[in-house]
Amino acid sequence: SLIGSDRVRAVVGLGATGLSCVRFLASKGVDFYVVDSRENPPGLEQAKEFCPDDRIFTGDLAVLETLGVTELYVSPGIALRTPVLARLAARGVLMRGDIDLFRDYVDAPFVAITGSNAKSTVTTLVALLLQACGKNAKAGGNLGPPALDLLSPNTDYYVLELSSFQLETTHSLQADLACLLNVSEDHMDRYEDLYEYQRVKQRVYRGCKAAVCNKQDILTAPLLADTTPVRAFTTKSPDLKEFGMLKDGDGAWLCRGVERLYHTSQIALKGSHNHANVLASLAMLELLGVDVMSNAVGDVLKEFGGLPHRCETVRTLHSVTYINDSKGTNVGATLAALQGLGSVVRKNILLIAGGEGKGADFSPLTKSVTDFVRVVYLFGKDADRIAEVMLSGTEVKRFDSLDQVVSSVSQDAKEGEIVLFSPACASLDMYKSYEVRGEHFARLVAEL
Ligand code: UMA
Ligand code: ADP
Repeated sequence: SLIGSDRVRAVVGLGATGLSCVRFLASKGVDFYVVDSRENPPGLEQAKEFCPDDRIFTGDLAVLETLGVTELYVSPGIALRTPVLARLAARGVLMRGDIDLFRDYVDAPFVAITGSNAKSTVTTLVALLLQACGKNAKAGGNLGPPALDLLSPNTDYYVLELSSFQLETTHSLQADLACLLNVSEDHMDRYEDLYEYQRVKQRVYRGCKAAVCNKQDILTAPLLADTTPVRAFTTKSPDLKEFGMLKDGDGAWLCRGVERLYHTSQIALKGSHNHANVLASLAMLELLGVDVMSNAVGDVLKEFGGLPHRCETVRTLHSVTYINDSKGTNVGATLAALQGLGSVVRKNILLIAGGEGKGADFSPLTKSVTDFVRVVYLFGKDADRIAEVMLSGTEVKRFDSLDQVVSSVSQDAKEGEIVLFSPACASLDMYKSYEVRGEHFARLVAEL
């Protein structure tokens, strides 16, 4: 609770999250400081509407050590190992986040979804499915809008996408339903190793009432009391009570145990990674007590073809398919795209990759590139690091800009091939965001 006059709070960071905390704390009538390391953070003007000028400090976080703070709401973009924060934490200052505040105030059931990949797709799909079933469901969190901005009366369900950064500052989530979709390397510039990152991801399960995990990814397995209902999903044939797939000629059935639910031809999302996403969503619906075979559910699955920048077909030109997967910002996402779209019969993919690698190990790409990719086109900061993991038989071309890449790839592509823009890297070395990067790709392709 926010009661207690001995508590001295500060919101750290004035981006989308910081502003949502500022608005929320102000609406509860409590005092707080605001601090941002940047001279002129994006939310500064708006923050002034909710907080007196003399309580806002920009340009350096060091001021926090002079304010006598007891409790911080730290934005996800700031690492807890930032020296000032680490020193304050060692002195017993609480490092909290917006999701902790959300948790304190939410008065309707909420679903928490995390994973290295597919969070946004699954969060969006679960909310769409609940809405189609007549529920007032609101989606947000890392997906945006920030969780605190979602809070409103008459909501039946909140569906939150949570990042590892948000989970770091969340102490007791107690979600009504928690899901960890998959764990593969990401953000290695902020974590010691995969296991520290996994431990953070596992916090999504803390105190949850029900859980969904990925049977094909042991790192998602929850440690929960036997009495907590858990459903697993898999793209292989499922055991009883699991959600999985049974092959059927050209396609396959999505199943619950032996019960056939939907044929892949009835599902707009394509690729086995996306079928996993649908299965995870259906498992969650079941735990929420929704009939997974209702017409409303079937209609949404037939309609929802995915979010922009996630394996999105942007053009077919001279029988070459151009796919924008700019949201493929880590190795796991690019692997899923290669495996979902690749053909073993004939290497049919021209892969464009590169950008800010966030300290990742690219070697897991080697096998799938060897199996499915005819030529690799690299650009951006960590192009050389990706080139290093390619086998000598793989043709690799290097460029300084995406413009040059698209021009070259369009000359190389043969009928029936796929040009896949899935960078396996963040965009921040050359672009403002993955969206801007994806739009640039789509524009270059449109101009061909
Ligand atoms: N920053 C400073 N000094 C500060 C505070 C922030 O330099 O004092 C910098 C950070 O290093 C970062 C940038 O400002 O580069 C933004 O950080 P932030 O914490 O203010 O970010 P918000 O605007 O609050 O946005 C965050 C999420 N961003 C991050 O976690 C980096 C948004 O997810 C999210 O939509 C939003 O909260 C609402 O919940 C974006 C994201 O990239 C899409 N998330 C990462 C991902 O998906 O991989 C985790
Ligand atoms: P997130 O919010 O976790 O980043 P998105 O739904 O935005 O997830 O998808 C991010 C990337 O992951 C995209 O490149 C997408 O094609 C890829 N992806 C989607 N589903 C999966 C999956 N089940 N496993 C691995 N990668 C996936």
